Amino acid sequence: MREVEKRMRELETLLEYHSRLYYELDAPEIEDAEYDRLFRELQDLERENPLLASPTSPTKRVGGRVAERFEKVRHQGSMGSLSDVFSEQEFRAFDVRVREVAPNAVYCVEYKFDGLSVALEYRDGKLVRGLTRGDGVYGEDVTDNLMTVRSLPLTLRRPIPHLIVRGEVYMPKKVFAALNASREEDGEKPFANPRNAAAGSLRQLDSRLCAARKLEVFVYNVQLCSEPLPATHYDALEWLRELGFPVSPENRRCRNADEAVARIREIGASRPDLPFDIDGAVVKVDSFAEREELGETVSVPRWAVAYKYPPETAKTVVRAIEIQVGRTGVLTPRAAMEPVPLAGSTVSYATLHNADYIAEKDIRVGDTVLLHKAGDIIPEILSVVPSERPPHTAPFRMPTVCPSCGEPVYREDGEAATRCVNPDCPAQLERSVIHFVSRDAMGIDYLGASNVRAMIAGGLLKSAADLYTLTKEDILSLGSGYGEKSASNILSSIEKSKQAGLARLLFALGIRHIGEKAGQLLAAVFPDLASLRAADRDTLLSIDEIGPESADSLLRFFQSEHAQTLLDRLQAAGVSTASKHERTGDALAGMTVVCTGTLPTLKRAEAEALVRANGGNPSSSVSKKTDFVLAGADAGSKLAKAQSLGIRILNEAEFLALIGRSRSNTD
Ligand code: 0OX
Repeated sequence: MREVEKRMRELETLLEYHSRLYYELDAPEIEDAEYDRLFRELQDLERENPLLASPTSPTKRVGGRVAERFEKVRHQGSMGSLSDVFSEQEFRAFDVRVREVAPNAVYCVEYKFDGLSVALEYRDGKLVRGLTRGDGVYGEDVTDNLMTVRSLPLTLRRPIPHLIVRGEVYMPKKVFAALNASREEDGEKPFANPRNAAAGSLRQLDSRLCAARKLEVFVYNVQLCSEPLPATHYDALEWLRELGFPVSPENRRCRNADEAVARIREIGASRPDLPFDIDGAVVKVDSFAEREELGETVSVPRWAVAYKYPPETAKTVVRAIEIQVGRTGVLTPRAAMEPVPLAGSTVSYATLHNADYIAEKDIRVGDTVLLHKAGDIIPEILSVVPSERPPHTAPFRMPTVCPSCGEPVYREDGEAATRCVNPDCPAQLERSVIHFVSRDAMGIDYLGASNVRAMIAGGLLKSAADLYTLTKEDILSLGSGYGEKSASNILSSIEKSKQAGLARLLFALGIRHIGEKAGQLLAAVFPDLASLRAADRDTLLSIDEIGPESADSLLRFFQSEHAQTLLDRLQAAGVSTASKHERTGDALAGMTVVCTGTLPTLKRAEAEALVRANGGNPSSSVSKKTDFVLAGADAGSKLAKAQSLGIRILNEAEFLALIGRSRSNTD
């Protein structure tokens, strides 16, 4: 084996080992920076030696490939569902039916995870394919996305020749709450529950987006195995655990219906404290031999049943409808209610989303309402109890002026959100500065939300630009909690943030529709802020993935007096507005290039970055204006269209030669 190949295998093993320590055992042995260094070393070697790259390399965890669609694949083995019972009585009837065939049956009682069922196929101990359940017969191939699920092993501890397991992919409650909070902040529609959020994430065509959603998985069934299995399901699951799979530690053997009922109750009571959603308990006959005897009906086994817990609800009274103003100026109403215990916590507020939502349910101050927790976590009003409405109430109306600054608010046609557009609104200022300093934006580590609030309250901040003129005395003037040490930490992290670069600056500015990814795309095209500010609509639209909403939003932002003052002040304070991507050549100056299909060594984003670095414009659709198409394997309709229009088609080697790079020198 060549040295480089040895090093690649070594890095894979090392990264898998450290990633397991970090994610599963919560006991890292090396610093994050050291992990990142090893990760980048492997990424670089894979780019330089694509033929040696392992398909299950840990670098797949961060995603990268962008699919055009998901392939439909037939399942091997049954992906059937379970029959449901809704009461202990119904469960006992199931037990009687089981005992007619298997009088001494033992049960395995498990959580019923509320996520998406997937089938995971391993060959020689390597994950080769992951399918969604789909209709139970055909599933969709979402392997690239599943590889980003950190708890899923890409390599098993033993190279079993062929193994297919079934499990549930889910979004932890905390991840769900944070995701929805940021979606609401951006005026995007929140997901109804963690299950929908997980489904939306698994269906992302760009696996990097799925990686960002932090999904998790538990496995709960062996679908197919080339080796003999233990005689019982419980032991088969323990065997899966030894192979490295995440198996629920809460599976229990129960000898009879009474023990099973006790466990079902126990699980039910623990639901509010679990970090993920479950919608029931699954009771399965443990012995494979007894399962065989019990058999199946049309598509559900006779040896298992799902016990579904009733959704918890509570009644309370709406005391007031309050309005909060978010970073982007969106006015979000929420109901302040008589505190009421619900699913493990005391609930006092429920989001009311927007004016349409309130009108649809006709929620009024004074109403008695029925509450539940969406996805077991977010309090939500299900309905109003009409018979308990007090006399003389009026339908709710959104305010016509911002409750924070008193300026008029607007609602655009076709939009659910009502917005305050006053750039100096104090409520927006607080949210926008908190966003500006946050880790993925300017990354001013020492300034958290509470410091920002204190500085606004102390009159030190009226704009994010004021951060860069803060003095030590200013910070010390905030009083207790702000000493010499914290002042110098804050000032040095502000100083450091000046070098964050254009991509992060654009994200930090909190421009509508310009998120982290758009910031990166724009910074890859424009060398600095000045050239971006000078760009017209057509130029912006010619950038792949910048659509009319983002382009118009940018133009509106740059035209506003507020933005001009802010940007001029940031620049004057020494905040770098240069993109970190350098222009390396002019070989493609002015050319429009379409990249399609899977290239042998370059990811699509890398190819597009090379196009930009050489003065060209990557585009997503082939037209007469296209100068050439860079095509890889499975290029599909774009290649066909290019051929029909007589447009030049290059393969990766030809493309690299054109921009003066050889295959072995791609970075
Ligand atoms: C779950 C879950 C779903 C597989 C074999 C027969 C029924 N959502 O957590 N399904 C099954 O079992 C299926 N077990 C579970 N724990």
